[in-house]
Order: sequence, then C-alpha cells, then structure tokens
Amino acid sequence: LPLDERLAQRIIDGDKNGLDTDLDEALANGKRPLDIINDHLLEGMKVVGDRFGSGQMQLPFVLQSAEAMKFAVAHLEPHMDKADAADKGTIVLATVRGDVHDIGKNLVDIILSNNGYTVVNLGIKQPINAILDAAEEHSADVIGMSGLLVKSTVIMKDNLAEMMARSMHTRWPVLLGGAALTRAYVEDDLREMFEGGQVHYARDAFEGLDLMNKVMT
Ligand code: B1M
Repeated sequence: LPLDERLAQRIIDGDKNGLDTDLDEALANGKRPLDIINDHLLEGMKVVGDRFGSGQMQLPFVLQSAEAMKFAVAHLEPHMDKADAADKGTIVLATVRGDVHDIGKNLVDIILSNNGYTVVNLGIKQPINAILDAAEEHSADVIGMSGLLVKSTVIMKDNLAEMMARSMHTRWPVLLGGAALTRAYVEDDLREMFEGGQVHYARDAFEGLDLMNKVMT
C-alpha cells in the first residue's frame, strides 16, 4: 500500500508494528503531524467506528485500534509546533461520567497545551463534582467536557443543570465536544437552559482552540 493508505490501514488493523517507521517516513516527507492525524489516522478510526457500528468488527479489535491511535499520537506529539507564548489561561478537561472514550479529549489537550494553555486533564468517567472541584482548585478559566456516547449528551445536560443549581454557571464558560453531540443540541437546547452562562460546541480540537481564544479575549 502507499504510505497514506498504509497509515490508515495500521489504525484499522490495530497494528503498531512498523507504525513508528511509517510515521517517521511521513514526517520526513514534510507532512505535518496534525495533518497526518487528521488526513490518515482519523480516516482509519472512522472506518473502525463504521465497522464496529455495523457489527463487522468486535470490541477487542476496536481497543487495539484505539491503542495504535494513542501510540501514533504519542509518537507525533514531540514533532508538533509549540507556541512559546505565555500562559493564556487554564482549562479543566474531562470525559464525563460513565464514558471511557478519551482519544479526542487527549487530542484537545495536546492542541491546547501546544498553543499556550494550561490543561488540567482529569481523565475519563469524571463526575461533575470532581470537575467542579478541580476547576476551583486550579482557578480554571474554562471547563471542557468530552463524551462520545449518546447517554453522555444527557449527562452533559445534567452537569450544566447542576452548575446552575449551584449558581456556578456564571463562573466558568463550558466547552463541549464529542461525536454524539450536535451543534444544534448545544447551541439551541443546552444554551437555552444554561441561561446566564456560556456553553459552546466544538466540532474538533481546532474549533476548541478557536473557542478558547475567543473566550479568553
Ligand atoms: Co466506543 N463507541 N464504545 N470504544 N468507540 C463509539 C463512540 C460508537 C459511536 C461506535 C459505534 O457504535 N459506531 C458507540 C457509541 C454509540 C452510542 O452511544 N449511540 C460506542 C460504543 C457503543 C462503545 C461501548 C458501549 C461498547 C461496548 O462496551 N459494548 C463502550 C463504551 C464504554 C463506556 O464508555 N462506558 C465502548 C468502548 C470503546 C473502546 C474502549 C474500545 C474504544 C475507546 C478507547 C479510548 O478512547 N481510550 C472505543 C472507540 C475507539 C470508539 C470509536 C470507534 C472511535 C472513537 C475515537 O477515538 N475517535 C467510536 C466511533 C465513533 O466515534 N464514530 C466509538 C477518534 C477521536 C479523535 O474522535 O473522540 O470524536 P472524537 O474527538 C473528536 C471530536 O469529537 C472533538 O475533537 C476530536 C477531533 O479533533 N472532541 C472535542 C472530542 N471531545 C472534545 C472536547 C472538546 C472539544 C472537541 O472540548 C472540551
């Protein structure tokens, strides 16, 4: 296979063997790390998601693909451009309660960290209490929640309701992302209920960075 297709195929196959050499070859060809992730690795992950969704691929193989993806991102990370700007602000970032998906959240962490933000990454399955405690402890400017399951979109709504109940909605703008969310759900439904607070939808890590830049100015 040509290099581009081989990279996607290695994610689909969950094959770490030779993945580092392929990534190095792509870098040596002048391809930027984030373009490698977006153009090839995430293409592979999309196929994995489709096959899993249609029952053609079983969970242990999805896990192997996820591990190959993580390995690839870790390999590329040192090659990414880093802004040497001073600290632009702090975000507490978490995958919501009951949800283990963290590849997207960790990409958001990398992109924001490389662009001058301090990211307090709490990990997966985080209840709202832990998120709010961390935001308080780290004097966060923004709270970011990720979730990929449909039920996570309901949990995000509950989390916003909890922030309102505690009058904390005016304190932290909230950034939401993850495959099960839609822009309309966040910008219409959630925004309407989160009255007096700010809630934003980020389709991907780059929109997350744009929104952080907007919120922080
Ligand atoms: Co899961 N899984 N999974 N899974 N998995 C999905 C999400 C699913 C859509 C697959 C499918 O059916 N086609 C489906 C959800 C269906 C639904 O809810 N209706 C699903 C399911 C069902 C499950 C289990 C329930 C399966 C089971 O146990 N029977 C289980 C869930 C367990 C749980 O959470 N309690 C499960 C488990 C797993 C693995 C552990 C095997 C693995 C995760 C490993 C890991 O993350 N460490 C996994 C994977 C890999 C997937 C798919 C195939 C790929 C997800 C991924 O990493 N994508 C996924 C299919 C899909 O998404 N279509 C699927 C790449 C990643 C970069 O994208 O996270 O969307 P994403 O992030 C994007 C944007 O969304 C955005 O930026 C990123 C790109 O720049 N973004 C943000 C994300 N968070 C953001 C936050 C922001 C801003 C932007 O600001 C705060």
